[in-house]
Amino acid sequence: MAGPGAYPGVRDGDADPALVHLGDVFGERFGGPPSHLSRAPGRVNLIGEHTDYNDLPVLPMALQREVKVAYRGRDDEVVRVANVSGEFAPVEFRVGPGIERSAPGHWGNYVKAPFDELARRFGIRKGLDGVVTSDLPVASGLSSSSALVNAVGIALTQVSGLALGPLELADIMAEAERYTGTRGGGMDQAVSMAADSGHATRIDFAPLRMRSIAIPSEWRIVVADTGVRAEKSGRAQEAYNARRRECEEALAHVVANVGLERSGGSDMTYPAMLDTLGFDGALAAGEAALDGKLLRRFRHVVTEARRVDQAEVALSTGDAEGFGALMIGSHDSLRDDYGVSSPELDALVACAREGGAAGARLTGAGFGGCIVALAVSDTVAGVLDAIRTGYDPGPVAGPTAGQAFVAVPSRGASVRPW
Ligand code: NG1
Repeated sequence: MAGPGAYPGVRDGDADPALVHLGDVFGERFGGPPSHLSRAPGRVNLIGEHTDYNDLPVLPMALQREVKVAYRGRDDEVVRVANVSGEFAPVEFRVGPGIERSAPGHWGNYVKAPFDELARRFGIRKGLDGVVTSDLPVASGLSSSSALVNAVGIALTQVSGLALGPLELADIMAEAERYTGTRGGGMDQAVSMAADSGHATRIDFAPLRMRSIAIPSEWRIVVADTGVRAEKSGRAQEAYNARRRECEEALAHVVANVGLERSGGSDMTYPAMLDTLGFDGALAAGEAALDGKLLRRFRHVVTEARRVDQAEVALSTGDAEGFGALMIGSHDSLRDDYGVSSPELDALVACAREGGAAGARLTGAGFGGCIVALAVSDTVAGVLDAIRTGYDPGPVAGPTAGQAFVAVPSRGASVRPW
């Protein structure tokens, strides 16, 4: 067995202890050093929640926290992937289409997902040995799952010699992640794959388009954890998938009610409907065609899409107050119309605002997980302090409750020789 530090990264003076440990675990498990390191960041979504799967825009940024995979290709079809965290048991399987799923909620499904997808699309039959490490909290709305899918996905493209552009690969990874049972949109895979450092990204869908917008140097993006996990492979999955079905149903009613089918066809998308009716026209058409839950879902989606457009302008012009007000509107809509907030998320948002944040909202799917708050350089200390001292997590929150950090807008996924 190799001693500690026997397989460090090749860069001179690379003293990152997490990487040294990763190399050691790889050497102990598989013998010898890995050949490459892939990495993919998590993300925090600034605004545009539950819009991506309706083909409407989002405005996230990639985080400094990420998933890393140390790996080496194999000459056969076997895949063996371990995790430095004892919480996640190793997985082993053979590459090919139709890979048998692990139990629902098992992390191995996020490893299998890109192999299954790339095998089906490109006939890939090449395995690898890999070890995963991550400093992203799990099931917290920061896309640890998509970061894992992306980091494994780019490792597999590298060992297989597949040359795919970042947008194409992001689209494929979004499809791949549906292997896990969540009918997610494509925001997380896109921003994790192709973000620019220092920037947020406006993403539009069908087809996927990305535009980087610089984050003003005095803005501080604060992320804080409720401590309540929102396992999208578990209890939140059905609630998430139900929202998606409700949005489809609501759109179909609106389209039928205003007679758009005759011109646009019954499979009209949200963007096409908004192009035809405009935001106010769409809201009026929703009021006329819908009531109860479907009206609330529809209203959230349409108003949130409008907030993304407005937030993009506020970001580009450095209008922190305006951006913050839109975040508050987003949170209220997610709580009241979309039904995805929780007492803990509401409490944490309130703390951030009391601490002087320009705005705050739940981020990601909701049902627990994290909030995002906007502060500027001279208010950030007060916001962090209010979160750390003022948040009373309640009985269901775990050890990460009240943990907060300032997010650094980071670059998308990459791969390099070990
Ligand atoms: P998180 O918070 O990572 O579970 C999910 C979806 C996104 C998006 C948001 C809600 C996946 C992988 N992610 O994010 O596509 O729909 O919810 O805006 O399904």
